[in-house]
Amino acid sequence: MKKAKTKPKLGRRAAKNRRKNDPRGYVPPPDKKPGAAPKAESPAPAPSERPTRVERETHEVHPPVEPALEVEGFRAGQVAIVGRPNVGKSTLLNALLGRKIAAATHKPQTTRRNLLGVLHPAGGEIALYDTPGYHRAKGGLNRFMVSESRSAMAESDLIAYVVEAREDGRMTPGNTEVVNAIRRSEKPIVVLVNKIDRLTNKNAMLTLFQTYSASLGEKVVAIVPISATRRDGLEEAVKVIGAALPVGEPRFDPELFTDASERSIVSELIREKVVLETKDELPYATAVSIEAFEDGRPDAIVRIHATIHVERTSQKGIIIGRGGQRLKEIGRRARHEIEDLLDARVYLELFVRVDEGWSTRQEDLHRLGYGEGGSEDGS
Ligand SMILES: Nc1nc2c(ncn2[C@@H]2O[C@H](COP(=O)(O)OP(=O)(O)OP(=O)(O)O)[C@@H](O)[C@H]2O)c(=O)[nH]1
Ligand SMILES: [Mg+2]
Repeated sequence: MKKAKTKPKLGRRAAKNRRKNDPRGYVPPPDKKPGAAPKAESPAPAPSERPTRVERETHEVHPPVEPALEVEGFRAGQVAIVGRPNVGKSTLLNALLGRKIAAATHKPQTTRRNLLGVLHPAGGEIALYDTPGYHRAKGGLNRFMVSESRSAMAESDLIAYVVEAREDGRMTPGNTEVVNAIRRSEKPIVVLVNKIDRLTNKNAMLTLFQTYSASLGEKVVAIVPISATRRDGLEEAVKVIGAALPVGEPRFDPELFTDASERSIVSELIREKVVLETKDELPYATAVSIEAFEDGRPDAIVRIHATIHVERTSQKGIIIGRGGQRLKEIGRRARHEIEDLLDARVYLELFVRVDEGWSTRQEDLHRLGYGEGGSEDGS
């Protein structure tokens, strides 16, 4: 698994300090705009200030999901979160950490690289790897993505197999391939049946249990219904995963929740906003590289210059939008989340560049961080 190439800086201290004195267990991050009125005193924000799509942008910091592990001996290990595209793996990682570090969108194949998130429950250490959705790869970027997923499985102690709760209780055809790959790995499996908030047929859960236990065999440790967006069932999921890990020693600094560099997470958050803002207008072949990251913390702002790479000139126009409005909106939404992540004020400048066929050319893939030994932020 990839090691961090720049010194990881993402500590848990900032989040802890924010919630230290809060009886609710979390506090929303402070509004960092100078002179902005506190939320409680501003009942009706001006329309231009109102978040346009509130469903994925609550900017709340939750405590990480770290229930004490009720087993003997300290448990430590790697967990590969695998499954078909779009089932909610990245949303789950973010929900478990209580922080946004992974890009998650309505579009399949959002995640392209493995991303580590570490939980430190009492009695254990759980190193979770979010992976790209398992799909039939034709080449180029897709091949890299599936190889990421496979290597995470190979190096894991346990597989957290995420599937969608379906009303008919069935397994989709695409899942057969994932099931075969998981079975071949011979690792213990915890099946997480996600999106249960959408289920209306209560009997579906029973059928889903039968379907997955029959197809995965005796390596299944547990099947846990969850909703990553509603944060339902997450404690139970962490408890069963933690208890099924081997007895071992902790490997990570308890203050850290990921080994990914801030730059790489920043580039992912920008890419996510490109996908969300362009909806279905743009094929998914965009990449983001960070050209400059001037860190003025703790006293001054962080200045970030990033490039959005597209494959065709027409795509450049789509991203920039009429009068540059769309690019501005991408920047505004990304900056908001980057400020939460870095706990600092951020100046974000975005460029759009046409790199024809980058997603199929080896050297471009490598340069943009999608190849063995490539940098994680495309720099
Ligand atoms: N209703 C509902 N939607 C969810 C839940 N979890 C995730 N989603 C939505 O499912 C979509 C896909 O989520 P992701 O987290 O990006 O899925 P993923 O498995 O990481 O996808 P890839 O990276 O493409 O493999 C997003 O629109 C999420 O908001 C859930 O518990 N309930
Ligand atoms: Mg994902």
